[in-house]
Order: sequence, then structure tokens, then C-alpha cells
Amino acid sequence: NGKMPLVISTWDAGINANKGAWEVLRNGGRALDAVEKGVMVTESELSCCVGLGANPDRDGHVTLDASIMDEHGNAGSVAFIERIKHPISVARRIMEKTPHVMLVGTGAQQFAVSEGFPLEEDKLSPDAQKAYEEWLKKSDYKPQINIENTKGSGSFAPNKLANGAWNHDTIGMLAIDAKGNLSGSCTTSGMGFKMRGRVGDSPIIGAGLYVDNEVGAAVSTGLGEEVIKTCGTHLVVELMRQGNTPENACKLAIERIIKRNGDKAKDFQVAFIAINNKGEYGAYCIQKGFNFAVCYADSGSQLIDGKHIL
Ligand code: SD4
Repeated sequence: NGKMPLVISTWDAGINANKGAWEVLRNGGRALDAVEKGVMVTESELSCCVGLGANPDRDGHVTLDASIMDEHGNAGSVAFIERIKHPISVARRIMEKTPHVMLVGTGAQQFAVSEGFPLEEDKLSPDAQKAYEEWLKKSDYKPQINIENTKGSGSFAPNKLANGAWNHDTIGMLAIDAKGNLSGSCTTSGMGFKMRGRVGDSPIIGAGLYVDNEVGAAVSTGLGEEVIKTCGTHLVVELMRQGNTPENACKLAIERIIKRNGDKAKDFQVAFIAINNKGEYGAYCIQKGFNFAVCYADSGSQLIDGKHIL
């Protein structure tokens, strides 16, 4: 049984982000405004893992990716952008003000500045500075992402930041508004201590985010390389089109990633969350530890553990 309006988002940071989105939805606002406002909350949290407070790349610079889609199938995205606090709003501006879908790097930054976005200092947050100094001690380049278990995630990325926050690098959000229109957003610092210039799934339409108002919407988190190689969220939406529930569509897409990777799938995490045009929602992930925040009433968000396969 569907809920409308409804907003869901990835990880525990989704609880706060959903509050921002719910303010829009409860007043009859548009899903697109809700998913932008919602993840802006997370981008603003300095001690968080998304936005300018996040872990830098291995050269010590924070580089951000984001994407957004509306109910008409319009899309905007930005990748490898630096010193801009709200990449999600730059993505929206690209969607609405240019004939393009995606801008990257210094070109994206130039566009943002020309649109009035302030250019922030190139300076790490205290938590990120600490985490980076820790990483530099070994400088072991072994990309790993989001293994949220007690074993920790190896030397590449600390399981938790010094302040105790989880080391998630992304928030993905999906909403359906009172009119039944869908939108989605995704914003990330990518992978902590990544190679300079590395871009993940989050700004790639059909990989990190996909919205089709006739069917549903999906967003991903986890090891972006694996999501890109399966066109993950486009796959989830197409599986819903074929009649699968959001949860089952996410499960089938996760199974495909596991099948292709065999034993290696134990070493990384991917999670999808999805909603359909009836306001039903669901999620699935490779392994234990992923959760998502759901809000459809003034009572607030609840955090739900994603079902996992391994
Ligand atoms: C990426 N999918 O850049 C992102 C990372 C992520 O929680 O989701 N981290 O690959």
C-alpha cells in the first residue's frame, strides 16, 4: 500500500535530510523542490560525509558529484566539482538553465560561480583533515567502500570518522509529491581518498539515479564502479516497469551485481532504494549494514535496515 506524499533517502543521514524534504511535501510542494532541499541539509553538515566537509581525494582536495531528475525526465548533473557547497543546486541549475545534462570540473565550477554560487575555501573540515592524515600514514591505494561491519573497512577508509559518524559518502533521495509526481537527487564526495578525477555513479544518469514518472525512481549508494557497469538505477526502474515491486526490483539488480562478481562481491557494498508511482517503496543491498530513512507523515522519519543477500 502506497504512501503519498513520501520521501525516502539513504543511510542514517537521511533522517535529517528527510525533514528538509518533508517541509516542502507537507505543504503541497513539488517533489523536485523536496529532493533538492532535502539533500542540501546533508551538504551543509560540516561533520558529514557529503559536501565540502567530506573526505578528500588522495591529493587532499574534496571533489563532489551530484545529480537530479524531475517528473518530466529532465536531468542535470555535475561531477568533479570543487569548492562549491551545494553541488545538488548546481546540478539543478544545469538542468534548468543550460541545454546540457552534465558539466564537470573547472567548467562546472565556472558555471556555478557565474550563477552566483559562492566559491568556498579549499580547506578540509577538522574531521576530514584528521582522517586524511591517518590515511597518509600508509597511503595504501585499495579502493573499498561502505563495508559497515565490525571488521572495519581496511586501511583505505576508516569505518567511522573521528567524531563517530559513519563513513558514508553519499546521500540519495527519492520523493513522490501529493500530485503523484516523482523526482530524485543524489550528492556525494565519492570515495574517500580516491584518485584525483575519479567520478562515481552518483552523477551518471541511469547509474546512480534514474526517474521515470510513469513507473518509478531509484537511487544507489556503495561502490559506484559496480553500479555504473550495470546501469544500476535504470535497471531497477525497468524491472519495476516489468511489474516488480520496488523491493524486488532492487533485489534483482543487486543479484545481478553479485552474480557478475562472484566471491569478490563479499568485499564491497552496493544498495538501491526505489519508489514506484503508487508511492510504494523498497530497498536491497549486498550485505548487512545499509539502512534508509522513510518519511510519509508528520510523525517523522523511521530508519529501516535494508534487506541483504550476503
Ligand atoms: C561513489 N556511490 O562515488 C558513491 C559512493 C557512496 O556512500 O555511495 N558512498 O561511488
